[in-house]
Amino acid sequence: MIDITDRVKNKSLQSKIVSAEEAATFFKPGMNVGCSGFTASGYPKAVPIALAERMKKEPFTVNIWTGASTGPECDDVLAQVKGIKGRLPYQTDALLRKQINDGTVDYQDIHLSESAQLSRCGYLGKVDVALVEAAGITEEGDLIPTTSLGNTASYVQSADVVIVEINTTQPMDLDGMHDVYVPLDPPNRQPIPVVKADDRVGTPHIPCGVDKIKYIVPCDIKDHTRDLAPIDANSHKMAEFTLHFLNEEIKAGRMPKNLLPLQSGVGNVANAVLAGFVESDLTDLTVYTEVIQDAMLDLIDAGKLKIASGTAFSPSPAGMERFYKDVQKYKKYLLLRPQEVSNSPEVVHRLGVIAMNTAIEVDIYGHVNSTHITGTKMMNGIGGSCDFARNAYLTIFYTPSVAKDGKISSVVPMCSHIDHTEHDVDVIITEQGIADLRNKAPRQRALEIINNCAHPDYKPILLDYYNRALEKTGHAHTPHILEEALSFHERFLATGSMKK
Ligand code: 0RQ
Repeated sequence: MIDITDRVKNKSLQSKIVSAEEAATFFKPGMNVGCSGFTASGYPKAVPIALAERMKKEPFTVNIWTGASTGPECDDVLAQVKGIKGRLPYQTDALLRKQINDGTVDYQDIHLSESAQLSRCGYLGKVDVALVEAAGITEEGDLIPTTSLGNTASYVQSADVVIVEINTTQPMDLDGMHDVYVPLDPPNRQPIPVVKADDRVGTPHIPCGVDKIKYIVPCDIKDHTRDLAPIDANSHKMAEFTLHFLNEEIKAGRMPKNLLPLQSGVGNVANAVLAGFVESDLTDLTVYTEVIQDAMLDLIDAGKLKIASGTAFSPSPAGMERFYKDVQKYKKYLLLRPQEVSNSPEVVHRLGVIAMNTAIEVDIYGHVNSTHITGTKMMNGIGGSCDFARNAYLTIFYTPSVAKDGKISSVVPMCSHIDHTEHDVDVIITEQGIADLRNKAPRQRALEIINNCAHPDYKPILLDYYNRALEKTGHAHTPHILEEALSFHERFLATGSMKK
């Protein structure tokens, strides 16, 4: 077994060090397991692998609650043995997605800012066990977090039993990069005192205490973060539109010269937009987001970033190596908080965040679908997109104008599922252009979106729909032909293309 005694500072806890297999014997059918982890960062690995091995011989299921998605050593290994019954609040694993969409897994797609509170207030049942990755355990029995905070502190607070994986691939230098603050619940909630992106309001470690810790398991498996795809032409264009738009906002006096704190989702477009900031003249940028990716390291190296606050540090494997080589330098600029704070509607609203997230489809009035394919099949989940979109100072959504080689228009008459309503969406950007929806009524928004954002192949049929809807409803506030509103999706399902 790997020696972790130097990372377990409290000597009385060292007798609790066991193998992953032994810790896996603790789990019982139907247990609610509150895991650390947010994206492929800071999630438990050795124990889920051992649990999956046990489930192969002795099939049973548990409910897995996390911060957001995890890496394959948690979600995928358990999905492989059909070991997950309930899952929340977000996920991105391909097999789990399949099981969510074939009735095997009951998935609850929950606002990331709200999931810890829902669990603490008892709406979800009890956290039977918190399964947490840590870099070390202090003399007091508190946990030194690793590359994410997510909902970990709240699950540890709620659970009677905590199993800790000490991950020796996570450097002890991470200590000090976290700010742990778990709000009180209503009616005793106080304002979260974050008024600037770099404010520290909590403690560096996760309060746990010696008594709750049942087992401590050594682990030497790295975070399974993903490589970033090279920036494609469409993403590059969307990044250019964004920078131009934000510079115009500065010129118009609607934003300070260093903008407002930036939030960006994950994926190709988000990466391209942030890479665009590295190339820009903008300086003294601040970031108040969930997931901190490679581009933040580039911004630090370019001397453009004051602070990036998030809940997970989730770069590519190369970005992780770069970070580990110089943790002391980078950690001055990076701050990880519980997702209840990183995504807090109160704080996002107070700071005036610029929210930049990706959509699956948008409709001609500016509603956004981030989650469902043709209205029924779950893709990933809303994640933190609603937390930010609803409360930001400026809310931008991105989507390429078409998907699946042009067979799908991402601009449709009516979204087949709506996660973000027209009331929350300020700007839509595709590779075709930018629709600024602010200060526009629905009929004006429709023309702005169709003319500026739709693909040329779909513009005529969208305009035709809109004009007929105007006529049919007598120029109603939001013109629709109800029996045709989902005709693009129906045509795709019937013919394999939304084209006529
Ligand atoms: O399919 O995987 O088969 O190629 O959807 O689309 O274009 O690769 O973009 O990886 O950025 O994902 C909205 C899903 C975009 C993501 C979504 C198909 C497309 C492709 C992926 P393939 P792309 P991305 C931060 C904030 C919600 C949560 C969120 C997401 C696949 O960004 O999950 O924002 N967002 N959280 O072909 C059918 C359409 C389609 C479509 C795209 N209209 N119809 N398929 N696709 N548009 C993260 C957290 O909160 C943790």
